[in-house]
Amino acid sequence: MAACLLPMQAQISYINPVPQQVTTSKDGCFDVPAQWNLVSSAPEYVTAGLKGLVPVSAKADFKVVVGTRGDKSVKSYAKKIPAHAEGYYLHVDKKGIVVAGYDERGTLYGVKSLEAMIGGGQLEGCDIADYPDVAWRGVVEGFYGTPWSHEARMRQLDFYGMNKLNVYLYGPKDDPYHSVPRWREPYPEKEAAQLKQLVEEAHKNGVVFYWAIHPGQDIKWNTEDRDKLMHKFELMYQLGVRAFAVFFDDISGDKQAELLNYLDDHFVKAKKDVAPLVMCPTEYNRAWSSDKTGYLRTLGKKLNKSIEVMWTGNSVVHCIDKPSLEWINERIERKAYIWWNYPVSDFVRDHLLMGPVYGNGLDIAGDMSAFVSNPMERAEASKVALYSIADYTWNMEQYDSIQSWHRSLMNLLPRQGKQLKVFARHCSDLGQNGHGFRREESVEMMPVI
Ligand code: 14T
Repeated sequence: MAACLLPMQAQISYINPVPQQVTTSKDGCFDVPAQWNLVSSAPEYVTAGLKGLVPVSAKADFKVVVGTRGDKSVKSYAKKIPAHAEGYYLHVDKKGIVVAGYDERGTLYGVKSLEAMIGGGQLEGCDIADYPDVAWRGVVEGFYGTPWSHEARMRQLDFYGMNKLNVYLYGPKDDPYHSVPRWREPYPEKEAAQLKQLVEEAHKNGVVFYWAIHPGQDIKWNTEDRDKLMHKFELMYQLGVRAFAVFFDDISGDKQAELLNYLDDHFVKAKKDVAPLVMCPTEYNRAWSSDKTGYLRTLGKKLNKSIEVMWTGNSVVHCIDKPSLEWINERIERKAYIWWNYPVSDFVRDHLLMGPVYGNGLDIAGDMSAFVSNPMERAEASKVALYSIADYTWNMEQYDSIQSWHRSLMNLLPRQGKQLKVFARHCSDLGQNGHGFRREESVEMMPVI
């Protein structure tokens, strides 16, 4: 690819999400060396992707140093590393490359940015200081309909790694072992083996794999069902799962806080290596909540502060802004864990949602604990939106929905990106739907129509 015929920023534009700070140097664009000397103090999985791109030789002049803050190898760059979780410093010049992460995931993300640059065909002299705006960014497979296939999920996890999304919540409504009728039962052998493989693939991509349970439709609020839930978590723990969620959406029930605190105290905290518990409340959006029942305020007060509370916004399908976050955060006494119902299409099944991602506030990074997207049953087509959601949640102030959408389409189909754009610009809107959520579509054609 003749990247250097393009303007200076062209090469950097292969990096998604848009990095926080980029300075390009007078070295400009130059060829990727035929071989390089890779000196890494990071775990094997961090550099695995790099190794396939350029042959490694200890004799090569061109040196690539990869390490994490505290490692001897990157000691002299310590001051350049942004002091942010998942941050990294990337330096490229004609003599060599340095990738120095603030933590292990930061180092992985520095490597991912380098991989993206090489994918563009050339290297470019630069200094990049980068880190995410939102701590948890990702996907909740939470739609009704045919769950994603195992192969589709494997590709998704790889895609999340490349785009620096760090969380995937497994919660397809139509997996009988996630919800009714079999949430109490172990997965059959084949499915169990596949879930184990997903957990491993997630880890390789810096993604925390959350396994969610949706027990509410028939749960009995007694110790027997509580222990069955604990047992199912234990079975999932044995498969490698180290992060759990409980979804109480689209069901009713009280005593939720009590049950969740029990799970938190006797499972999550007792294990010591399990990520914070995530819950989806029954009243998970403002339209469905009532200050009379006091449900949200009760959760806010009673739930252990370490438990995350999901929220879809002012209604089931809604964009998120500052006032709406202030409203919910005050009630739940913590920062909302945003479950964004886009590009999910389970309520408009004959539509594909492949248009630009827009409408969420660009000033809300500090008001939420996470931002996860509920995608379409169509895993590959969902990547159009997920690419931009990765961009938006990483670097909100610089987020440009149209530019991000263009890059997304070119990234998904590098050789047919233009054709894909023609298709996607006419596959954006949901059409009339019960949630009243619409997107712009066929914008250029509208005046003629
Ligand atoms: F958990 C929630 F945050 C949530 O959004 N739950 C479901 C979700 O699984 C589904 O994909 C999404 C979009 O259809 O909406 C929620 O499900 C609903 C929403 C409704 F308004 C199910 C029935 C409804 F009437």
